[in-house]
Amino acid sequence: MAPPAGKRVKGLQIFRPFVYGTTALPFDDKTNPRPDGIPDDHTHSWTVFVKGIDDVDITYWLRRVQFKLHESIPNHVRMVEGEKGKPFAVHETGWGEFEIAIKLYYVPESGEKPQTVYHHLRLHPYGRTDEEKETMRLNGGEVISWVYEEQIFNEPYDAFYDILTSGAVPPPLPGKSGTATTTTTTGGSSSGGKGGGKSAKEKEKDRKEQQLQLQHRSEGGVLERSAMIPLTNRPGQPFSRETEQVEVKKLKDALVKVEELSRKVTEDLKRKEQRLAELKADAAKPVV
Ligand code: SLL
Repeated sequence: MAPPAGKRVKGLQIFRPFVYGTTALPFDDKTNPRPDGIPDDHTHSWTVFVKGIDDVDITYWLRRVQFKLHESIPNHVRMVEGEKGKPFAVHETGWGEFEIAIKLYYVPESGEKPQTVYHHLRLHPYGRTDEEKETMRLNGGEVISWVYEEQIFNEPYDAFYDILTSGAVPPPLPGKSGTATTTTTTGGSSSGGKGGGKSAKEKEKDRKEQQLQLQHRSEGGVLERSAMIPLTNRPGQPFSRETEQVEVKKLKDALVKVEELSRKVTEDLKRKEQRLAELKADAAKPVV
């Protein structure tokens, strides 16, 4: 594939958060009955997915995803085309865990080659204690194994840079809507009309959309086409600044413990060296 025309934006790196992983639920007559036609030895229904954090659209940078499942599964290589605002996902049933190869195909404007990440399908929670196992479960008993990841684009092409950043636009100031200053037009002649390509109705729609986004952010969510992550956790959305703070605190506490341990070991060593010196001095004394 020929690289996109145009220059790269030098010295710039843009990242976009996303989440991938698996969610599995055991068959159960009441809550998750085995559908007709599913073999008796299948114990779980499960999903493997790639999606935006907080479910924001990522199809503006990710075009399609290939999921390579275990060969025991019919038609085990699945290509999923992006649909705006929807996760890339494969739903299946089965009995065993295995490694899934998830190949990410970017939009052509990016000029990026596909990249593969690997993920283990979890049907059974694991951990040393029941408590640890419980952290892998969502309400309703789903076993989740989700990974937060950041896609980095180094020195993106100009056109791709525009695509990456053209969404998270703040709304026009009150009273200023409809003036040409807040709108950029792309291509086409604006035949004398103020504000160029977009009709008043379209502009109003854009503004409403942007305001909805800002409201979403004020509730802790993320803006479209941004590198934001949510401020707080919600059920089913564990990746947030809040989680980050908890992890930072855990690391700090661990560091304090390590330093304390290190101090004790150093003191003990000093004591032993001193004792050794005393013993050597004693040994050197002439025997009388
Ligand atoms: C294991 N190494 O032994 C793994 C292999 C394969 C899982 C797990 C088949 C589903 C189907 C299925 O669940 N394979 O027949 O559609 O645990």
